Amino acid sequence: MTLANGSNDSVARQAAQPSIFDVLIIGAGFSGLYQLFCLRDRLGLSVQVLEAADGVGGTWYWNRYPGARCDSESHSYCYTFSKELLRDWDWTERYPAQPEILRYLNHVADRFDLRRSIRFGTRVSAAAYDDDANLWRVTTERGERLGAKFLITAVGCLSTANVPKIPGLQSFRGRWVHTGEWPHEGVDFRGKRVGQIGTGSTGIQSAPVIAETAGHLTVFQRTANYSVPARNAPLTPEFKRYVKANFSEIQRLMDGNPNGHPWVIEERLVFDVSPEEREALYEAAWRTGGLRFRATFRDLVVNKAANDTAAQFIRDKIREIVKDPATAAILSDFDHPYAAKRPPIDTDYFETFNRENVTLVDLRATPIETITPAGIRTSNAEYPLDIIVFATGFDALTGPLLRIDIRGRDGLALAEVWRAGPRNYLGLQVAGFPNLFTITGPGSPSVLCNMPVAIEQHVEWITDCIGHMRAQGLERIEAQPEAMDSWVERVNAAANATLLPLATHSWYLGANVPGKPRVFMPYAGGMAQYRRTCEEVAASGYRGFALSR
Ligand code: NA7
Repeated sequence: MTLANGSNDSVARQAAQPSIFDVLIIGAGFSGLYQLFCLRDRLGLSVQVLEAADGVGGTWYWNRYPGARCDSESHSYCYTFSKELLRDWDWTERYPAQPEILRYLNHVADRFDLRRSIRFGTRVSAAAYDDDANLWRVTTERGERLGAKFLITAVGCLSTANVPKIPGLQSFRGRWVHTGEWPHEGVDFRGKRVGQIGTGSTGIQSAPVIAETAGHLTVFQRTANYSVPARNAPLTPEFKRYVKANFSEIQRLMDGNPNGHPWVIEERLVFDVSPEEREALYEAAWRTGGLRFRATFRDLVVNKAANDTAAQFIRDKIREIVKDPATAAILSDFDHPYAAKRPPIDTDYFETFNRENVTLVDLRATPIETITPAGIRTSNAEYPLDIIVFATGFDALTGPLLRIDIRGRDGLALAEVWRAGPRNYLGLQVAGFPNLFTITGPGSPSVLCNMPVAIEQHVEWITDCIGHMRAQGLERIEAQPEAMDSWVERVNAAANATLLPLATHSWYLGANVPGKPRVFMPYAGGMAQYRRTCEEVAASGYRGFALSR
């Protein structure tokens, strides 16, 4: 072990461990934990996980903001690889809150004895492929150096906080926080003047909870966002029993749903039914709540006229709920189709604007000009604040990978290959970067899918691939440039067959980060289709990859 800057203690601890492994995994969230289990305990490889945080959990370790909760229903937001785990774990609510998901992932880490293979507090800064040794050489921020034949990134899609560069932030005399890097001790909003920038899924979850204790909450909205009630509630004993008794049926539903959710998307089209019937169906879906709303009709995300009917329904609901017509108009002034950006679900979001202590500011009409020592100044007014909450999202998908200096064959930088947007094969491998796998990388369904479903599929595919290589005595696998080119075309075509690219400011397109290339990043062709393609590629002897000894 070579260490540049370690304490004596850490030098002694790490000297006892080998520095060369079969596999290095970056990240100990949902992906990294399962990948570790598969490679260490199923294939018997030497595996080391490197994790920046002091605990497992990834996204759920960092996102501790008020109201943080998963939008997938709990009975489908879990690993399915272990029947015993499924049998023993009980979720308490329809949508699990952050502390419960973190407890679950800690339970998994303990149950499968994963911690002994994870080095916490270790952020990877660089990884370079050494062609002669067929080894990935990894450097951490503390200067530790490790090596492995395979490098697997399990860094998550939404783990690089995006704090917009608003002039004057450094001068702010109050406190500011980003939802994705929330202080573990929490933030006390009692009696405080709070400004929240951002009304994505996160802001829509946090605003109602912050408003409960804040002296005053000012929500700064740039783009009006759709939201459907989540209808969160404790799970009944009957439902819990139903899930345990019927999990294979639930899994069948998840496997058949393009987004990995446990329900069927209706076959009917919006204009197959009368306006009255349509209204009644939307009303029923609104009462049921959650992302199921999108499954009311088959053509909601592919036909603009069909989508307009859902948009109008939600607009009417907002106008019904929010008492002040001017506020309701700002909240419902949509400029993109429903679900073309990630559709939030909420608990009393729109109702929050009926509170005396909540104000909405329309940034389209009056943009933020600067942050002052006292608060936020828009083109129209200055808002004095004690705390600013940035619910401003992430440098999604590529951000977590590109903040590591990843270099493939001959020093080729991933940042260079992806200068005009991410390019890879199946979202799993990049030509010029042998033996590097990117779990839920751009170009795979990832964020368009219930994440654990996408993660399990990737982890199992990678495990089978490495198992196959070992059985055949193969040492290297590398995506072929032509395969990469045609996959990029397929990712683009899949997106263009939907309404998703019409939300020109979405993070799916990288549009939320100034200077980031505008390329639709996730694969929108559906999880089932993607899974079939990956299976066919493996069955054909890994078509599109070069495998060598
Ligand atoms: P999102 O969905 O990227 O939302 C970020 C919000 O912050 C959104 O309303 C943005 O407005 C707003 N934003 C970003 N930058 C600015 C600036 N500079 N000024 C004003 N407003 C800004 O992130 P979330 O954390 O809510 O959700 C991310 C995913 O996590 C979510 O989709 C789930 O998959 C889980 P914009 O719409 O860009 O105008």
